[in-house]
Amino acid sequence: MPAEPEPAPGAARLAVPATPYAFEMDPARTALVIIDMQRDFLYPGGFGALLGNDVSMLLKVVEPLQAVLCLARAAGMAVIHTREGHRPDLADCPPSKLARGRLDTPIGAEGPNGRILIRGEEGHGIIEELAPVEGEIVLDKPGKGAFFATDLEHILRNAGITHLVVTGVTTEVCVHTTVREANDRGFECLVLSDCVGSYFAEFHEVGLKMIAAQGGIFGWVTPSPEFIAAVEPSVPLSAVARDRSLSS
Ligand code: C5J
Repeated sequence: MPAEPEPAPGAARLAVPATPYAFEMDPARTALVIIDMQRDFLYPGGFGALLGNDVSMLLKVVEPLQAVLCLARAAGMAVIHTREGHRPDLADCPPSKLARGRLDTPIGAEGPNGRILIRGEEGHGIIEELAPVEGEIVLDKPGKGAFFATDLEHILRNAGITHLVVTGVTTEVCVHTTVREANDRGFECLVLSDCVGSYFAEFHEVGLKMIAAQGGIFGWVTPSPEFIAAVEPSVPLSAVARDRSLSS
């Protein structure tokens, strides 16, 4: 595995209080990864709802995640938004995924927000509150993990990114899979507990515990106020104010 690059001259090494111990990061080498904050998972009529889930469970993530996104932009961190979905011809959707759940309205079928989990459809889009801005990466992924069948690893290595702050939905599915994939590739991952969400409170709690257990077997976990308090002092006040006004 390649050694971690030397910190850039003058690089800020911040310590974010976390479980199981402080997460040390340099914002210039850290990306905020926002997993699948798509209408298909958060709004009625989408894929999540068709699977029988209470989608309102995920909405509580939006507000804290907006604050983190705003700070990450002001701190000049790389921002990567992922979207789970498929080509309109479904050529990249395994038959097993298509058949799973025996849904009356399966992936690719017409739903209230367009074809379910299909790229370019309204339901596939990222919710307005967290809309990507110019310069941010939007990564389409056919699977649960953001590294599977995507160029994410190349993008991160080319940008010198070594650390990920992971947010989005759902805690025990796409967030967990992505953190495990990232961990095996040598990336250090901090998961923000209030910025990830699940349709199942129990899976959310246990999913977070699994990440940080055994000395941080897959990574670190902390609530977003700890992350914000650690990063905010390194950001010029004017940048925070500008970003807040842009996001409101
Ligand atoms: C799921 C996801 N749960 N983004 N996708 O199917 O977690």
